Amino acid sequence: MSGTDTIVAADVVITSPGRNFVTLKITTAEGLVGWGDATLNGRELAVASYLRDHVAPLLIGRDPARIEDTWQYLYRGAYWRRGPVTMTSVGAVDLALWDIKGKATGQPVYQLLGGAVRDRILCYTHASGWDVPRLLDAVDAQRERGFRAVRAQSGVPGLGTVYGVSENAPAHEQTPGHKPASGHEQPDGRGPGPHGPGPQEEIWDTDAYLRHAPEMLAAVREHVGPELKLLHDVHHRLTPGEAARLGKALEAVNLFWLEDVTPAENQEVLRHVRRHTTVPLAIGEVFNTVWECQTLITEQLIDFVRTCVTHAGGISHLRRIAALAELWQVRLGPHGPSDISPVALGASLHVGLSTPNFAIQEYMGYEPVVHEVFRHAWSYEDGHLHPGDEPGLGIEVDEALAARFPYEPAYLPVARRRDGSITDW
Ligand code: CS2
Ligand code: MG
Repeated sequence: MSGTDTIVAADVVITSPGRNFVTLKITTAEGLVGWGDATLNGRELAVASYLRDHVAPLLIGRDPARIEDTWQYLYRGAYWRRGPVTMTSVGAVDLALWDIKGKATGQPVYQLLGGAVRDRILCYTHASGWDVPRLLDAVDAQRERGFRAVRAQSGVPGLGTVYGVSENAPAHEQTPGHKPASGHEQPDGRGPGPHGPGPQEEIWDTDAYLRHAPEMLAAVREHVGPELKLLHDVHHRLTPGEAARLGKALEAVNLFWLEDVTPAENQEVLRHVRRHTTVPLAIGEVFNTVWECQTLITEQLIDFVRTCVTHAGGISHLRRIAALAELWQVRLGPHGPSDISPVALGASLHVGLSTPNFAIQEYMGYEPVVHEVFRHAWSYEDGHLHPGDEPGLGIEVDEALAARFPYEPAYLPVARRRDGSITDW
């Protein structure tokens, strides 16, 4: 790149091919186009506005080659730092600029990050079932697709819907308004919240979950044998004491990781969990900066950091988190659900191929139409992903097709305890 190109446009594309995605498109005077994912599930339009109203005007006329300077300008220059909306916006710009740098130099982004340190990236996918036999069927189906690592979630006896369990559409976790499979209505008839259209409300019972989870995961381990990597996500729902007890109860299951045992806003509580169990812990999908990872990494309170390439400020910032984590032998296992777009997944894979302490990538997959809107060079084969060798991120967005799927308001579900109070989810 000559260093003389300039950004002439920064446009936000919102599309909902089954679920909402927000995408940033940066165009340069030399005609290069860079794509960045800006999707923040359930709060999509806040990021779209942040980009359109506050960031796009600042990008016009800037040198697209100056990725780090633009990152610093948007992060430090805004005064109001951090937070998911800001950092997703910064991340989208960062991804688009790396994409442009790759296209300008004719190199896939992973080459610009130092080149491949591995041949392919191990990934894990999701399997869920309303009860254990159905979960085992779902796990088997994913093994047949070649997956070597599977996250197992199941319904809990006595509860209706449980977040993370969706048998009919494996590429989707529940979205609001999504009706549970017949026979799994909430026992007390709760549906959407009391104030009109809004999030689906679910009942949560920690004691019932804690009675069920060890049995459920032991059954999966017995069914699959010792080799399959098994993961489980607690979705932030436990107290430190409960988390420690669950960790101990799961030690014989030999999990690859137990995820988000507590909300982790108060990171000191993880010391208690760590003292009582050796179960590997993964945390960080809701973190946005290296600062939120600092205590967990430097005190070695986690084994895997889950920060996402979009929500944590892009490729540039995820690499900083990886570098800090490497010092403490903490590995990366980035967030990659179907609510981040194939643009973000591709970006994460470029980091994954070039980062020594990258352990595993979450990969739920997408509905077929999503692959048509976001055409990508990355590919899945035999339990592994590869970013491909196209210049840049290797993504092209079909804008005409995207325009056929207008935004649809959507929320993540909300969980209440049996007494009606809101629980962490
Ligand atoms: C989940 C996510 O993939 C995961 O580990 O925790 O599905 C998360 O709940 C959603 O991305 C929220 O948008
Ligand atoms: Mg999770």
